Amino acid sequence: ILTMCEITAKGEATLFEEAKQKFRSIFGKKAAAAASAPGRVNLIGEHVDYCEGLVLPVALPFTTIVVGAYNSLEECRIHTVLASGEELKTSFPSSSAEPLKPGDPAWANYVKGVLANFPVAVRGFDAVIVSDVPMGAGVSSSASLEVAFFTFLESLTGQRTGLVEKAKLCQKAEHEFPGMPCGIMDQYIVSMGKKDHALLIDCRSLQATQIPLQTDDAVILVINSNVKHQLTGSEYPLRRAQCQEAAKVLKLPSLREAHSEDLGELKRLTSDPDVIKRAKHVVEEIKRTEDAATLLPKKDLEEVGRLFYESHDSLSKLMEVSCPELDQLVDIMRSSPGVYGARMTGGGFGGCMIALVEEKYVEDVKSRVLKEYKGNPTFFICNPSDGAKILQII
Ligand code: GAF
Repeated sequence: ILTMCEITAKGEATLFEEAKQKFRSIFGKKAAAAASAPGRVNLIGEHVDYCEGLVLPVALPFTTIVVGAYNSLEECRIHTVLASGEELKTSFPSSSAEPLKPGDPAWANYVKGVLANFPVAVRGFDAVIVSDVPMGAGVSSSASLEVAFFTFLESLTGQRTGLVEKAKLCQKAEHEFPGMPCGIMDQYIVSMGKKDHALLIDCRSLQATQIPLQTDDAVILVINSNVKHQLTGSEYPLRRAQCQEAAKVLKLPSLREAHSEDLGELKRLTSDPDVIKRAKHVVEEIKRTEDAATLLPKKDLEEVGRLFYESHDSLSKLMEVSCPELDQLVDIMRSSPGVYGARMTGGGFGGCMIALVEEKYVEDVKSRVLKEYKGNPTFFICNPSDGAKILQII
């Protein structure tokens, strides 16, 4: 049973071959341009990027690959093969033919939004997208798709964009087309991840520092709860608005500028208990992230683990973005030998949990989850990987 619950990345080379072959069999010609971009997990710094806070994500070995070539039509024809094996296709006018608008099918809005925000108009092309990034798992299959597609357009057109600018344009695409008011974290790490490193991103200055991730005999075990409560769509924008409201009441540009003393002042100025709770989470989570980024290179895993648990409790009780399944998984971790700490990761309401676990205990931890968790979990070890890149077609 254990092996069936483990998911492994197919590897960029395998996916690239798959994409090229698919392109040839669908369009009857060779792909001329290609790019890849990974998924991500966030180690700590949750629900703070849209408050200009600090975040500490890593890029994953799961990737999205886009291959393609110009056609002689004023149309973009796109085929997608998902991690599940399901195939989807869509077509829409090229951005050199007419301005693009969001519409159906919903998944195509991710690529249309990127095309509409690409710095130059692009004539008609055909493309195949393949991905092994798990969907609905909170590991950023959306940012992976956006950034892979943007990088593919760079390869196709020869038009290059700086990495921070690329992340910002992909974030804008997600705001305007799928309509999700996300922060910058996902597009940033997917563009700039580095093998064996976590990235400390300052979402106010948009500067980042690579943090070497050598945890000796410990690993980051990712457990997918395999539940997705359909709340993110409505609850995420609400959290963002509540944080903005807290900053407004405090007369600050964002909660990044708030200190713990301001929380007392906030209680005096507003009677909305949710606004107070969200602000407390953000102020304390930013501090935890700063501390974790200092403790990780020192290999103080006990303390990092404690910060993980604190972060989870805060996300569950103050930010209210966890769910019973994620809470149960974290509770199982609390009583499992060899676990330093655990927390939900990503936007929440389902998706994944991460745990910092002594390597020799990983199999015991998995068995325990399989026995006690009420849902159907899947597992993988987080091996920090590189960010997006153009792939050479030979
Ligand atoms: C989602 C968003 F897209 C990110 O910007 C971030 O806010 C995250 O939720 C929570 O930390 O992944």
